[in-house]
Formats: sequence, structure tokens, C-alpha cells
Amino acid sequence: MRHQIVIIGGGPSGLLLAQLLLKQGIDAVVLERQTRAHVLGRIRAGVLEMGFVDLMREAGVADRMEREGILHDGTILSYNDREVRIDFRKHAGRPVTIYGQTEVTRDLYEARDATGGTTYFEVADVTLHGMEGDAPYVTFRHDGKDKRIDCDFIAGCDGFHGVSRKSIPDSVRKDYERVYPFGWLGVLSETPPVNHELIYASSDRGFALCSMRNMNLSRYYVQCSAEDRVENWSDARFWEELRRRIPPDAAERIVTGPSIEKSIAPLRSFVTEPMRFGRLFLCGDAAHIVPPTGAKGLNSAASDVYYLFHGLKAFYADGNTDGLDSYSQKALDRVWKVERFSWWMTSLLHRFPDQSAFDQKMQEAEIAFLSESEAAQEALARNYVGLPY
Ligand code: FAS
Ligand code: PHB
Repeated sequence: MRHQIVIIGGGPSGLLLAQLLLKQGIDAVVLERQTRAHVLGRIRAGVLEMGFVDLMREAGVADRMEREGILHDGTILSYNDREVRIDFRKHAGRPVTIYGQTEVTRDLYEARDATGGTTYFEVADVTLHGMEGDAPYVTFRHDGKDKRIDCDFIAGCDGFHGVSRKSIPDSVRKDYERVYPFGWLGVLSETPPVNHELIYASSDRGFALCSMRNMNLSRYYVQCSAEDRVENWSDARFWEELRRRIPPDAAERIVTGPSIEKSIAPLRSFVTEPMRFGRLFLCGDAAHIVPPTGAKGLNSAASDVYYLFHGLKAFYADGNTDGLDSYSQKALDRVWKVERFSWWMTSLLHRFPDQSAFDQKMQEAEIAFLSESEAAQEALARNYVGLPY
């Protein structure tokens, strides 16, 4: 079997790349380890940068997002009893779109169904071969049979636990990592959001986030111990803890209800360099992870896809390899800025188990400066709505 591109991973990175390529007549096959239902069952990102929305438009998959997505012109940061609103329109000239990653992935799968792309689900033993030559191929098992696909390029879109990054020799690859000493316990509830914009709250009890998916589906998070378990958190305990961490007026008016999803996500910052190895290109979580505080995980996957798509498009148009040759450096330049912003927001708003009284004074001074400085608010707004590709 032969395809021009083998995409490993049927999450948002792989699917968005596949759809953009298909629109250019470039043939890409997607190999996904899980079932489609399992992929669609994941509750992850909720905030999309305009760059992501533009890519979905270019892929021809933005209709429902434009109908159902909610534009947000700002967000609230609160630290104990101090609050500051960051005005995206004023400081960065554009909004963000609230639209869940689950819906993005659903839209991309439905578009793939309609346009006839080949996707293998429940693949196993995916192995990459010949990346350093000009005839790479991928072997895997599917439906109990061994398969091989020859290709021109491999896109490793298989997330943090995938096989692609680990296929780059340790002697070539350098990993950078910070693991945070806490996690996020997330709850989805069919209740109206407590506020029309997101609230990032930091209290002496820890961080909390009030988010949403639509006007009757709310997404809330509280910082929890890295060793915590979902079983330790009844709904009642979650709502009580959330109320104690968010601003009093929000705690007063919040509408609670049964959780329809409850999970704990670990927090880490991670980058692997380079993001290319011969004919293999890494995209999204396969190459980098951010703590979700800055809402950058899915959005930094999108900028990788943008760079790789344009590199491949130029190659197949007239053999030009400039975009492919500059892919890793260009993607990493933006990834590191996103890593910094996500690390900065996480360090500012979370309470670290070992933090000193001085550390807390630094957080308080940062929030005070943010409240008083238009320049500081502009810097936050520009990073949050998305740095240019
Ligand atoms: P993904 O991990 O989404 O997709 C990779 C796909 O590859 C998966 O479907 C996997 O099954 C498949 N795969 C893995 N190994 C394979 C193999 N060997 N062969 C074939 N397929 C394989 N980001 C935010 O911006 N905000 C958030 O609130 C947020 N919350 C998150 C919560 C959790 C628990 C996690 C893990 C991440 C969260 N993220 C969040 C980040 C998340 O949105 C990612 O950035 C996004 O899923 C990246 O998409 P992909 O790069 O496609 O990776
Ligand atoms: C979410 O809605 O899941 C969400 C929003 C903003 C973040 C992280 C998660 O920073």
C-alpha cells in the first residue's frame, strides 16, 4: 500500500493536518490507536485562538464552530480579594472562541467521512521505518493482520504517549521538562456558566478555573495534589472547594449540579528538539506539552499543523523544500514562547506546596502590577489570544 503522507494519531493535530492536505489533493492516511468513540470521549481544551479558527475555515470545517462557538472579549484573573479583567479586544484587537476540543474533533471526523479520507482505527504495534532515507514506511497491525504503508513523509501526531517522538534516536533528540507538583481536577456539568467570561482564580486554598462549553454546559477545575484521585472527590466536595476559591460574588451565584465527567490531569511543561527527523515531522502533543493554564495545548498544535501543511503544500507543488527544512526551527520558536506564557500563568496563579512567604509576595506583586499596568495587561492579552504564526 502507498500513500503520500502517513499521519500517526487521529486527534485534532492529525485530523486537521489530514483535512488541509486533502483539500490540496495530497493523499494522507490516518492511523489511530483507539476507537473513534474513545477519541471523542476525551474532554480536553475549550479555548481556541483565532489562528486555530482560521485553519478550520481553510480546512472547510468551521461551519458549526462559527454557529455554536462563543466569542470572548476578555477574561478575569482573581488573586485572593484582588480582581483584574484582561480586555482582549482593547489590548490585542481580537477575541478567543469558546468551543470544546471534543466538538473540534467531531467536526473533523465528520468532514473526513464526507471527503473520503482513509482512517484505520484500533491499530497496534505502529512502527516507523526508513525515516532517514527517501523511502520511509510504517508497519502496524490492524484487524489481526500485519500491514505496511510506504510513503513520502510521516507526520507524528500521536500525542505525548505516542510512538513517533520515541522513534527519534536519543542521540539526536533533547527533551526539556518540568513536572508541576499538582494537577487539575476537572468537572463538566450541565449547568449555566457562573460568568459570561472565564475566571482564573487563585486563593490561599489553591487555583480554580471557571470555564464553559456552551450556555448550559460548564467546565470547572480546581488545583489538586499530584497524587490525588478522582474517587476522593464527591460532587459535593468539589462544589464546596470551588466556592471557597473563586470570588465571593461568583461563589454566591454559581449553579451546581451533578458532574457528567470528572477527571484529573497532571501538569507538565515539555518540549522535544528537534521536531523533525529526516522524513518524520512531529506535531502537537507528540512534541510539546504545556500546563493548561494558558489554554495553549491545542492552540500550539495548530501552529505546528500550519507550518507543516504549508511546507508539504510547497513540496508537492514544485519540489520546494524550504518550508520542510525550516519547519522544526519555526515551530519551536513559537512553541518556546507558548511554553513560557503557560509556565508564567501557572507559576502566578497556583500555590506550590513548598512556596515561601516571599514567593507569595512575588505573586501578589505581579498581580498588583498587572492590575495597574496597561502594558502588562497587553502582554498577557497578546499571548492569550495567540501569538502570530
Ligand atoms: P492528542 O493526544 O489529542 O491525540 C493523539 C492521538 O494519537 C490520540 O487519539 C491517541 O489515541 C493517538 N495515538 C497515540 N499513540 C498512538 C500510536 N502509537 N499509534 C496510533 N495512534 C496513537 N489543552 C488546552 O488548551 N486546554 C485544556 O484544558 C486541556 N486539557 C487537557 C487535559 C488532558 C487530560 C490532556 C491529556 C490534555 C489537555 N490539553 C488541554 C491539551 C490537549 O488539548 C492537547 O493539546 C491536544 O489534545 C493536542 O492534540 P494532539 O496533538 O492531536 O494530541
Ligand atoms: C477549558 O475550558 O477546558 C479550559 C479553558 C481555559 C484553560 C484551560 C481549560 O486555560
